[in-house]
Parts: sequence; C-alpha cells; structure tokens
Amino acid sequence: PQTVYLSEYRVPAYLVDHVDLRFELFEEGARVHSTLAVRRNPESEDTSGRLELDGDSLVLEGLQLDGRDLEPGQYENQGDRLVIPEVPEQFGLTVVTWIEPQNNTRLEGLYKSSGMFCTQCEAEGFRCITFFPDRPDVMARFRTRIEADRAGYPVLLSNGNDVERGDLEGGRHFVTWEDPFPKPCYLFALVAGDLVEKRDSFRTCTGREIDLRMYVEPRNADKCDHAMDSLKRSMRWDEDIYGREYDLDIFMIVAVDDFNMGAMENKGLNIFNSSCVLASQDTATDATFQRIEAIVAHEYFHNWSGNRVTCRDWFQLSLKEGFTVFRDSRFSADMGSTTVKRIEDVTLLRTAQFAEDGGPMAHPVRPSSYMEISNFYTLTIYEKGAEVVRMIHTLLGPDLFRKGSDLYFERHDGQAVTTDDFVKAMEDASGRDLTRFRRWYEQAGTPVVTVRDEYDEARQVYRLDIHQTVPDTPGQTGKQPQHIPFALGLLGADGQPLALKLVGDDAPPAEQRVLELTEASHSFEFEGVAARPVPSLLRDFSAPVRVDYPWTREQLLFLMSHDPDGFNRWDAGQRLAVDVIESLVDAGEDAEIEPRLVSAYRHLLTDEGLDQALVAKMLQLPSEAYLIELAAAPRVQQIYRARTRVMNHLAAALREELLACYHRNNGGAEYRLTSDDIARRTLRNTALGWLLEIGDAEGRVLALRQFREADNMTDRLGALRALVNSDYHEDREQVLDAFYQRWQDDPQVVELWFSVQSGSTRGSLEQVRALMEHAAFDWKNPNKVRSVIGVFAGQNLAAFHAEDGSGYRFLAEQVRHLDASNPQIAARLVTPLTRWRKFASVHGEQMKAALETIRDREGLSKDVYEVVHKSLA
Ligand code: DPP
Ligand code: ZN
Repeated sequence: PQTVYLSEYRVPAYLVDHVDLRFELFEEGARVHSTLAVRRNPESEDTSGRLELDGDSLVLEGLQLDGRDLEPGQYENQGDRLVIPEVPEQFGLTVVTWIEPQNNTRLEGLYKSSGMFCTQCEAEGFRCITFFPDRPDVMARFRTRIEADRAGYPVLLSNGNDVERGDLEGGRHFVTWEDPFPKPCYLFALVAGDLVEKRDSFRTCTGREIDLRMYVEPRNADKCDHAMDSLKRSMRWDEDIYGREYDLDIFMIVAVDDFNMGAMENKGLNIFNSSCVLASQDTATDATFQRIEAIVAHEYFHNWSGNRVTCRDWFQLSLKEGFTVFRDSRFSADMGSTTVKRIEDVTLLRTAQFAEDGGPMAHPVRPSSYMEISNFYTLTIYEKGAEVVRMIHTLLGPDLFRKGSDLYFERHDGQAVTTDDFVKAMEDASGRDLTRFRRWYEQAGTPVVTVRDEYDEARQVYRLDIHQTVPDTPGQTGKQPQHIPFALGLLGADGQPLALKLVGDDAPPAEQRVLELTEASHSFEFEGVAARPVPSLLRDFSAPVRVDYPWTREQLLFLMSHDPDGFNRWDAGQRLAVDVIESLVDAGEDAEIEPRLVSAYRHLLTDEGLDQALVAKMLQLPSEAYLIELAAAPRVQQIYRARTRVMNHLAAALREELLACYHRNNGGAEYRLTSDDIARRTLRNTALGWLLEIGDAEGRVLALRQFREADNMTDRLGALRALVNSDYHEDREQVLDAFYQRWQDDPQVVELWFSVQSGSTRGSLEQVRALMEHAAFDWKNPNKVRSVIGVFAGQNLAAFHAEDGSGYRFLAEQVRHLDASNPQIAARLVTPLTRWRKFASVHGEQMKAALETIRDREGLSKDVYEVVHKSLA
C-alpha cells in the first residue's frame, strides 16, 4: 500500500460546484447517476487538463462529458481511479455506476443494515458510491433524488431539505433533497427504510423554528426521548457558549444497527450507531445515557466545527475532532459534574492515549503521513487533540478563547482549513504568541515533567525545579520542549491553601497559579512560605503529561482529604492505590497491605458530607490497564493478583461500611438521571461488587434481590455483573440465563450481556469462544464483535495475557477472519497486540508471533497491513 504525505498536499486541480445524484435502489443492487458541474481550479498549478476521480469497488456503466458519451480511448478506468486525460476548463460530467449495497460488509459507502439502506462516507466512503474527487477540500452543493420501492422503503432521506416527492411506476416512489450548503462528499448521507418518525422542534436564538426528527425501527420508537432531549440541550448550549445557531430548517437523526463508528455528523442527517442513541430506563445504563448525551452533542457541534468549517485534508482531522471533543466534554461537564467528567476524560487519556503515544502507532495530533486514514481516527487525534484545545483555553482564558473561536468561525466559514488556521485565529484574537505551542500538533509522545522541590526555612522560600522531556517516538527523535500550562497550588500543614507569590513577580498573590513551561528547565521560587508545604501539581490535569514527583504516602493521604482541587483529590487517591498495588507485585502473599489505605477508604465510605459523585469515583481502584500502562515491563498476572489482593483486603476490612453504604444508597425512589442519583447507583453497585468479590453471603442475597427487583438497567446490570464476577457459579449461570431470556430481542442489551461475560475476570477464553457460537453473535455487526472480542482483549487482561499465549493467538485468529469482511474493525482489534514491545520477554515474543500470523495472511487489507507492519517494524 502507498503512503500519503502531508508534504505532498496540492490544491485540487478541479473543483466541483454542484452534484446532482440519482439513486435507483433495488434488492440486487443500486444504480447511481451522478452529474457534476466541474471547473478548473484557478489556484492549481496543474494545467495538464487531466481529471482524476477516486473510485472503489464500482462498476462503471456510463460516462458522458457535456452530454456526449466518452469513447473507451477517451478515459481510463483503473478501478481505484478514473482518469480523463483531456477535459475543458469547465464542463458537466455524468457518471453512472452500479454497486451492491446488500453485499457491502465493510460498511463504507452505501450498504444495508437490518433491511435499510444507509451510508457512511467519512473518511473515504463516497468513492464506493461513485467516481468523485473524494477529498474534503472539494466542496459542492448536492441535490439527491432517491428512488425505491414504496412499501419496503417508505422513508427516503438525504441532506438538506426535501423539495420534491412523488410516485413512480411499479410501486416505486422518489424523494428529492437539496442541501444549500456546499460540503465535502464525506458529509453526504442517504437513508432508505421502513422507519418510524419521532418529531420535536427547537426555537433558535433568532426565533427560527427547527424541525427535529428521529428515524428508528418501529420496535425502538420508545427509546428516542433521551437523544431528542440531549439534542435540544446541545443546540441551546452551542448558542449560549459559542454563539452558534443551527442553519438548516430540519435536523434529522437516524439509528442504524450495523455501524463502524459511534455516529456520523452528515450535514442535517446525523447517522448513529443504535448503541449510541437509543435508550430507555429499562434497557440503558447510566453510562449509556451519558454516552448518548455526549455523542448527540458531539455530532451536533460538528455542524459548525467540522461542517461549516471543515478540514483541508485528512492530516487536519483533529481540527474538527479535537475541537469538537473539547466542546462536547465542556457540554457534558455543564450538564453534570465537572470534576467527574474531568476524571473520566483523564482516565481514558492516561490509560489508552498515553499507551498509544508510547507505542508503535504513535503519531502527532497532526500526523504527517498515513497509509489508511481510517487508522487515524485515534485517541491521539480525538482525546489528545481535545487536550490541546483545552490548553489553549487555559492559556487564553474563556473570554479570549471565545473571541478566538468567533474569529475562526467567521474567517473560515465555508472553507476547508488546517489546524494552523485554528491556532492563528486564536493568536490573532488574543494577541498571544502560540508559536511554540504549535509543537503540540507536530510532536508525538507524552511529555514527562519532572518536579523536584526544596524548602529554604531561613529565606521562607519554597522552590520548584521543573524539567520536561518529550520521548522519542517512531520516526521522531530529539524533540523540542512543549509549551505546557502547569496549574498548581500549595497547601500548608493545616490543610489550608497558601497565597502564592513568586519571587520577582508582581502578580497579586493567588491560591492557584498556572505556570507556563516553555523551556526544558525552569525554577520557580515562592516567597513568604512559613513551613514546608505540600504541592498540588498539574491541577485539573492542566496538560496531557506525566508528572514525576517523589510523593510520599503521607502527602498523598493529605491531598486526598485537603486538596481543594477535586481532580487532584481523586488523583492522590489513585496514586496512593497504585503505589500500594505496585509494592505488592513483588512481595510475598503475606506482605502487609498499607493500613492507611484502608482507613482512607473507610473515611470515603462513611463521611456523608463528601461530594458523593467524587466519592463514587475515588472508590474505584486503578484499572489493570492503567497499572499496566504505568509499568515499564508489566507482568500482567502479578499485577492482576496484587490488585485483586488489595480489593479483597479492602472489601473484607470494610464489609460493614460497604453494607451500610449499599443500604444508604438503595433509595427505591423514582429513577432520575441527576448526577446525585447516578452517584448513588454507582456507590451501591461498587459496594455490591466488592462484597461479591469476597463471596459475602449477605451480599449475594442483596445482589439476587436487586437483580430481580431493579426498575432500571444500571441496577440490574450492576447486580448481574457482581454475580458474574463472583464465585457463585450457579447463581451466575442462572442470572445470565434469565437476563438473556428477558432481553434477547434487544440488540443493545444483548451487547451488554456479552460484554459482562467477555470482560469478566472469572471468565475463560473457552467461555468467550462459546459466546462467539451463540445465536446472538454476528460477525457482520461491529457492536457484537466489539462486545465479545474487543472487550475480552481490552478488559479481561489476565485471560488475554494468559501464560500460554492462547489469548494472543485467539485475537490474531479473529483479526485474520474479520479482515476479509470488515477491515476497519479488524484493524482496531489488532491494537492490544501492537504493544508487544512493552511486555516482558515471553509475552512479548508470543504477541509478536501472533502479529506475524496476521502479517502472513494472503490479501491483507490496507487497514490491517499498516497497523501490523508498523508495529512489527
Ligand atoms: N463520526 C465520527 C465522529 O463524529 C467521525 N467524524 O467523530
Ligand atoms: Zn467527531
């Protein structure tokens, strides 16, 4: 496969002003008539007169230039490219293609899912529909006519407004849609199916009435309310916080069962993976409700950060994704608990993005090359990209940031631009110099910030020496220091925050400062410090870096109870738990477990004056994945055992407190989605999980009762998970069976049922294989593949890293199998194996051997090829 380089970017030689599409949809295939209004790009240096269009898996049935058929000698169909060597300055081009959506298992382009037609065009799916300049800097106005059987496909949707509809011969009908906004073809969408419509409306800040419509299969009609409410909240929030109003008269959301991504922001017609949009109290957990709210917001926010202003090329993907994740995460924070949302974002970043940044696929937020762009929809582009925007927000402050975003939207409306244009708008609006800051877009790797401190009692000065390094990553060495906003505070012995006054700095004393690190080393001296303070570093995780500071357990315990920064209070608890678990990895079975950890947890469980949402988070032990990420040469079985020992120890020592916590939070009140109630459910289910972990008999009774009586999926699943993760084998089988019987017709619930089992550390590889034989498992459905295979390799780490290498071989086998039908998902599944270098000798070798079996498969897709070859290189 070919590598694409950012340095080779050239403006398109031809632009398309208008696209007229006509889809004839049939059971045995679809015919696509596409007429393009093309003109030479005056800004292009290419004057050859040669037109090249992208294509993929297309049968070309007709080709006309200005109404005249082109003869075979006048064009060349190379399969992935259609070349017309000589075209005029301006012309009309008609392309007729035949495609087979019913056989499209890659789920890119036009395909069928549960009997309906739908599309996914980002990044390069439109070329699977027709020959076209499939690149985001070609923006055209689309008019789309869809023709299909009226009975089978009563609902026909595309972007924009429906302008015409009518009947055709043979029981067929058509609808024509027109989108007034020029857009890249990756934002094109089409849906045809037998769907019910749910309607609502939204009045914008200028008083326009927007028609909101959701389209779902009839059986899902009662699962739309939450997404609809989330949509309205998002629309309001984007007006209030960013001054962005919706621009079309209709906004549509469609739910689709087979979908590679979470959702897609097509102009005016967002398409969602069912699991990211459908919810009811009975079928969705709190986490699902929150995920839906976040994703609905994310896709809606793309209407400005992505659609109105789009990407020049795919190297700029984070321009829209990083910014939009930043936006949706602020939205979620505003809708719930700010601290909890920050904890969740940072957990994902530190567990998975840091691992990516330290692995063979490490790449900058703006990559400089790729083979397959689908492989670059990564945590680095999304989550680190969002952190980079967040740092700009921190450096500028909210008002200048808003000025910057206003300038960005105004200056680039209707354009396809770069991450640099975004930073430039922020600079121009604020007057700040972000030259150095741009390195965040260019340099891969997680910076390490080493902090050492010294207290000078005679001078009453506390000094911090801060040093940063950015590690080498594949293809990048000898990096420059990053521009890091480093938020901190200092606590006095009484737990009170100190007023910070830097030596030689006129700023008035403040309890928190954001230091700006721009060099490899800095020293900061704080004056008027009466006694050695405890530093609270990188508050609210102000930059995506690792902090190295020699914390003592005393300091961590102190911060856990005194830090005014909620995030750092949580983080101190995590650091303490990590330290305790790590110290047990090499210790004997009878090594003592830090008694102060037990008392700290007891305090969390019993002090009802604490923020219960934060407590619910603080009670979660660091995950195995995070512990593995932190270790230099992780020995997974030992880590797993040490963590389990700590959990069992805590559960046994705190049994009474856990029971009390369970009962205290077992309200029985009406189900509500407030952060308070979510915290209560999290607390009681955490308590239940710990009690079952140690096989507590009373816990078992409570779990069985909760399973039977729960009036919502969070509690029902909490009980199921606790029992599945226990040694009560008979109960386990019985509740799993009962659960499946009750919910077998609901795909989203069946996915939960799968993942509870495949992610259970009590489950074996044989049980996971058995799940793949289950009637509900479906290779063609990415959610099922993820909930069984993906969850096993990502969460059941003790089994995945089994000493005999069986987990690795299993994963490689599934990747080889899946690659033939869905390369995008296959390439994602490879990820855990790519980390082979990190693992101690035998494991690493076994993982590498598994990767090699994938590499050696005939006819490997470009997607899997890139991931496997880069990680073996
Ligand atoms: N649908 C994906 C997202 O919204 C890709 N744009 O992130
Ligand atoms: Zn997105």
